[in-house]
Amino acid sequence: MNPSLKIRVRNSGLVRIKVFKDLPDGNLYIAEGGRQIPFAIKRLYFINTLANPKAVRGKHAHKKLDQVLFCVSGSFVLHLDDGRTKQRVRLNDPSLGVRLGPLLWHTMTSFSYDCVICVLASAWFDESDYIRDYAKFRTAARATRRAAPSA
Ligand code: T46
Repeated sequence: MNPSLKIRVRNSGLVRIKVFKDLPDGNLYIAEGGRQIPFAIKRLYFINTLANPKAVRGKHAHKKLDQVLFCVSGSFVLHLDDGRTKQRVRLNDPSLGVRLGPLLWHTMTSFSYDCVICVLASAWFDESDYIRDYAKFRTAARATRRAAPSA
């Protein structure tokens, strides 16, 4: 991922974490809640064994959940859509995460065989926080833009 990349969609942004480069004995990456991660971390989950290169994950938005997503191994393409602006980002650098704030439709594709995705989340799992219907997401995003046009 290009570190000078600008994220243009709402409720997102790049999150850079600390790295101690110790090669050939490994690299150490550190993310702290309330510091580099802009919320207190309540949940961590990760996705691996992405054996199907045609796999498509995500295809939803969250109503309130805030998350930061890292590609800790390999690469994949993250498609972001705030209801008005769409952006495609290839993640391949464990030290650069992407914030997935509320009302941001996100889809993940083009996984490398060794891809591992790690996500830090602001809340425990709650299926009622998901919007899995794109038309409903567009309606919710439009209503939020009307309430806070410049945010
Ligand atoms: C997200 C993207 C980036 C749980 O029971 N607990 C959990 O903490 C999670 C994350 C998922 N689940 C269940 C819910 C579904 O029945 O696991 C099943 C698969 O989840 P989903 O299809 O939402 O997985 P992804 O990879 O499409 O999306 C995941 C997260 O769910 C989501 O919040 O933003 O990664």
